[in-house]
Amino acid sequence: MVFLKGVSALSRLTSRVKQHSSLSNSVRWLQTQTSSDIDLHSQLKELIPEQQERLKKLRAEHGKVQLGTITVDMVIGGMRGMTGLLWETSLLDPDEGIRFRGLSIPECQKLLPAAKPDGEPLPEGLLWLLLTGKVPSKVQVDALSQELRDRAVVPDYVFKAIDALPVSAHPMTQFATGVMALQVQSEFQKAYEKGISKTKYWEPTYEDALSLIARVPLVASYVYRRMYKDGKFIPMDDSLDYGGNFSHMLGFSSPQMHELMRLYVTIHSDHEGGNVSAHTGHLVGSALSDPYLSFAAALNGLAGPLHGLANQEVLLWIKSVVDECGENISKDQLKNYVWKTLNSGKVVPGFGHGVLRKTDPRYMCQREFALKHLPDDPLFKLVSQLYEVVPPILTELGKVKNPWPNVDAHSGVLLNYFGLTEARYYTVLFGVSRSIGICSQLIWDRALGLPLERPKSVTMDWLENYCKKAKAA
Ligand code: NMX
Ligand code: MLT
Repeated sequence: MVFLKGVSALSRLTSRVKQHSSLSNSVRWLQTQTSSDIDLHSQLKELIPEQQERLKKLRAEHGKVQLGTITVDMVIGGMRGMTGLLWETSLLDPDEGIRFRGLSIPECQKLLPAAKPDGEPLPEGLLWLLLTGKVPSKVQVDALSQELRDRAVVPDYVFKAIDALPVSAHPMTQFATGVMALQVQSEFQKAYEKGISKTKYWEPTYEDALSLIARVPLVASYVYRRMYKDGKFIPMDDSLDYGGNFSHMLGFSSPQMHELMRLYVTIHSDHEGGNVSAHTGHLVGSALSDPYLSFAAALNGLAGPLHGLANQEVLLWIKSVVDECGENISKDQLKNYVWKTLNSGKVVPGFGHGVLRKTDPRYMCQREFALKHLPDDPLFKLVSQLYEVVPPILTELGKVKNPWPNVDAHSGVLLNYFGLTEARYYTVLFGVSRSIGICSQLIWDRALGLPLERPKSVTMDWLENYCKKAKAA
């Protein structure tokens, strides 16, 4: 059924482009593109064979090339610094930060189509980029927006599954429950049960991935409205794009909040493959669990305070600073508060990173957004003060490898400013965004025929004996 919907969506999209052909900039575009170019699925179909060949050649020619040494520290220390995953959609440089298919965040802001002149990138454009490695035109992005709206249908039993939970349940629990209930519609599961050939796995994975991305904003906004707005739900607006619609369904209609949501969803979407949520999604997917099962698992990793839940922790922590010291806090008071947090055995949320060694560019672009839209907000000023105060203290601790702020240090004050004040909900927003990166890579995982993930584990006994033998040799 979903396949059929895709076909009818395609003909609608084609006619939309024909209608647009009277616009001068679209005419120029139409002269250089074939009609299949506005269909993401067709683009992927063209790209996949060449990428399969590329991987085959890489393996045949360089399969035995060593990428580094595995140390005991790495095995005990959460595999930090160990290269062990293939992840096509993005790559993280410790100093420079994330690049999506080779493009930095400022480059994405410049190159990806926006809803308005000089506006923030549309997340649909980022999805196109992650999947194809190509910067889409506005027409392509509009077509994808329409396709996602067409797919955004959530069965009633999903909402009923959420309703079975206490309204006080953590928003991430409610959200992940909703995603699990969406799994009932998995096209991959159906196709596998019918005996689909390996060579075609990517097709139903694509169907599930796109439908999942389209549907999670509805599930997420249902959770928000259920918890905080007396269950008064707001239907989707067919004239809005993905980020604008998500903001609208949550109940925020200001154009600035729509822009923030576009930026937010774009920058949180993907952070190479080793972070807990992406890695979990990839691992579970490697068992040929469908995208819904894989992404629900990823969400449970995102819900941990050292990972995605840190955005909730940051705003709660900032509010605790204000509660104790007021908004006009001096640098010394702030230093004392940071030390108090550290001395009580807690981390300073929003600072540090497993890979990054400089300020996260996702922090910087949110800071620029704040300087443009809310320069005088007291909580933004506090975040700016923390940028000065926290890194020297973490450096003084002597053990923190990266004292600089990460993405989560900034997002909460922006949302809070525009009225989304419920910090416990913040990780759900991160989750909606992360569906784009994880699902894009899942499509490529199946297209490239990546195998079951199954690294070797060892015991302390094994390590001790190995090291003794290595010393004696
Ligand atoms: N505050 C206090 N201590 C810290 C911090 C921090 N912000 N960051 C690292 N440390 C400690 C860390 O707990 C560890 O201590 P111990 O040896 O006593 O266990 C030590 O410094 C060395 O840790 P690192 O190697 O620097 O960091 P690691 O790669 O293990 O962990 C994080 C990375 C992100 C988990 C860690 O920096 C952290 O806990 N930060 C605060 C939570 C946070 O902001 N998480 C969000 C990350 C981004 N995201 O969205 O997922
Ligand atoms: C992420 O966006 O996933 C976080 O920054 C954590 C990470 O990359 O490890």
